[in-house]
Amino acid sequence: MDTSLARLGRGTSPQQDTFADNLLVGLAKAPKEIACKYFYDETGSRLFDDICALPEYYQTRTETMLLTRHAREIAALMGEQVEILEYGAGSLRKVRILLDALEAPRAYTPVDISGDYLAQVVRDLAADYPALGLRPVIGDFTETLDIPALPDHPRRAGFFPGSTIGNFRPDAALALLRRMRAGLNGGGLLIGVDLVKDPARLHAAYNDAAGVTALFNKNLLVRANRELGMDFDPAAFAHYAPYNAGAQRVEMYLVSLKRQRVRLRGREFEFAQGEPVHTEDSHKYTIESFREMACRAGFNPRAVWTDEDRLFSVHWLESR
Ligand code: AVJ
Repeated sequence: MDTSLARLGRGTSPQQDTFADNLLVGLAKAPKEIACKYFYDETGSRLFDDICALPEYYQTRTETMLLTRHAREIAALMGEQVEILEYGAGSLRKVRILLDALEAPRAYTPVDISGDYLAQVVRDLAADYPALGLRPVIGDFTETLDIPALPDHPRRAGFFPGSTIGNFRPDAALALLRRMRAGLNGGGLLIGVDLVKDPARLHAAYNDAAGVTALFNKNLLVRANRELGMDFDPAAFAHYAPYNAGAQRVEMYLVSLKRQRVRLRGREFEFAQGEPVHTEDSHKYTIESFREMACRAGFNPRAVWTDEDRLFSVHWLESR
């Protein structure tokens, strides 16, 4: 199987140009912001894997448990000879649970923004599943959803685990679900969604004692320094991640600890002491509020699985 990486969407334009564009626009805004997709360079992807193993970060282990516990039922719902499309594939660990349970999966198409990281993890997966059709796509799934069908047009199933949907404002999340539905050619979507819960528990998950989430957040600055020759001092910014109960989301910021300036492409950006840079939102849903959104996106919500403590949910949505 040819597992060379296809690049869809932005064609050949290098990633750092888009990161630079995002910084030029985002740091000129009031309030300042950097898009969360830029967390995931190779270092950031690895830091995110470390977050997933933290004692406070219940999401990954709860979702993995749910996928494992219900793998046979999920496989039966997806059917035989299915092509799995995964959006924002990351470490490719969770899909193994599905691949092991599925009846003769036809192909696996992981889409991820971090090309170097994707190349490595795909190599490992190919070694473990030699018979699987593997079609890695370097791309931004917020832009690249029109993935060409395989010659024999197998039935598709979308896989969007990890509550990545939480990174989008509800209106953008709805639009993304609609576009995913359009790209699935009538197939269903298996999606993981983090649930509203005790704010203290949410707060702890984004403010871990070991400080890994802070490093993950500050990696944006480290990345800008390395890729774009900027002169951020990561120690002069604080990681700040409060839960906004009214908006049902964790908000993440880098707060400037002093008055400082940085330069990019001849432009100068000033940070006041105490000024925040917004870096991420992580929206939480109830099972009911998420199913309602899925309906509005053109899906029929079918099965939903959750754990005893209702920390996390996994939904099987059918196209309608
Ligand atoms: C990958 C978007 C689901 O929001 O929990 C983890 C990213 N940010 N810790 C999340 C993240 C800080 C994560 N998602």
